Amino acid sequence: MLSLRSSFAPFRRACTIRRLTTVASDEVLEYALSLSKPKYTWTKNEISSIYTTPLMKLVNAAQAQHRKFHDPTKIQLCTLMNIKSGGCTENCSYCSQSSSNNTSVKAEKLVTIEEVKINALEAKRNGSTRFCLGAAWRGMEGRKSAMKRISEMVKTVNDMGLESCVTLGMLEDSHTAPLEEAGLSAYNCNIDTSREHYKNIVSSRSYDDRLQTINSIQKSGIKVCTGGILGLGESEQDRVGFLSTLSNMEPHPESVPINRLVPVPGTKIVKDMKNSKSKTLGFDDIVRTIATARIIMPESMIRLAAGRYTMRESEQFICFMAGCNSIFTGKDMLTTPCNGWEEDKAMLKKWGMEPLRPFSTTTLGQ
Ligand code: SAM
Ligand code: DTB
Ligand code: SF4
Repeated sequence: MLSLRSSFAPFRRACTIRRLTTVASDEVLEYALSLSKPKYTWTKNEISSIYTTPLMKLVNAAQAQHRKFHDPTKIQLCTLMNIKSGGCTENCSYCSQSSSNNTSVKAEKLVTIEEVKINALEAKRNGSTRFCLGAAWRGMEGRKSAMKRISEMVKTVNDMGLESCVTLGMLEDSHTAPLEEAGLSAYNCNIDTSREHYKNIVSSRSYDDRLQTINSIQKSGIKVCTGGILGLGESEQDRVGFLSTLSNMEPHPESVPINRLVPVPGTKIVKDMKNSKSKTLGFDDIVRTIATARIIMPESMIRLAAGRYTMRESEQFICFMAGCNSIFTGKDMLTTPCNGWEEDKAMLKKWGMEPLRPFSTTTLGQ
């Protein structure tokens, strides 16, 4: 077990983002594990120091942090529904639903409240406790009647005793009030990667546009769900930058989805990657990102999101060991596959974990 030492000064002297001494790395890790509440001022050097810790030690530390802040036997089950598929005007290079990409996903209309009711009921019967509605929109500007219907959908989900989450693209301050009134639990708006790498991935909006939406949600009573995608051709420094943006939010995001890129045929990123020399994402990079997120954002729910279906059960187990405590489960993600409820319930049982109850938290002492 790592010993806890309070002196942190030598780390500041010894460490630079590229060259980290083992001693400095040990000290920052010990410092992180000694905290009894979240810290919002992590530097990139500190995060990099944790991220580059030898993997066995990093996972052990993340597990220690996880057990200090959460009941490690509880996993949150979330289910997604695509309420407005395809035809999105943003040019996110990874997305099957962008009209800039040439994929098989067709543009459809916003679904009815009845359809949401049927899907949410199925999710509830299968043990999911959070129901997330996703729309392929740039944002909510000029969508007054859609906002009305979505608010009704949120109330419908809440009335079933489920937590509600929506992801509708960009929001202004004025858009949060109807969602808050409807009783929305959380809003998902991902920052996806580092500020530096973002412009290589999306050019129809900026990193600051995303942060502005997150800021509007933070000012409301709605919880923030924000995370990103691993495998966008990012460097290790980009993953550190991504974690830096998240961990400097105050409060930390309530939930942090970690998606592994699903390479959808016809998307720009798939074409770009064929010609790219960037290192492909290793499973160890995913584990490092999760473990570092757990250590520096100890109270957040860390959710294994898109691309989980590509992982072996043993790999998912390592992600839980590294501090994941939430998954998307059910028939599908938005347009890509998801691991089904039966498979997931059997997996959790096998590993000695169980689904979290609705509106409860895995956080100890709350
Ligand atoms: N339009 C809204 C938005 O962008 O916020 C909501 C829907 S969007 C599909 C939700 C998130 O899914 C994106 O922010 C991105 O992080 C993730 N995502 C989309 N396509 C993906 C892919 N092919 N692989 C992994 N994650 C993906
Ligand atoms: C998140 O980070 N992942 C979910 C949820 N938030 C909305 C969406 C993943 C979508 C993956 C690609 C697809 O299925 O189209
Ligand atoms: Fe549109 Fe969201 Fe897909 Fe980007 S990620 S193209 S905003 S649906």
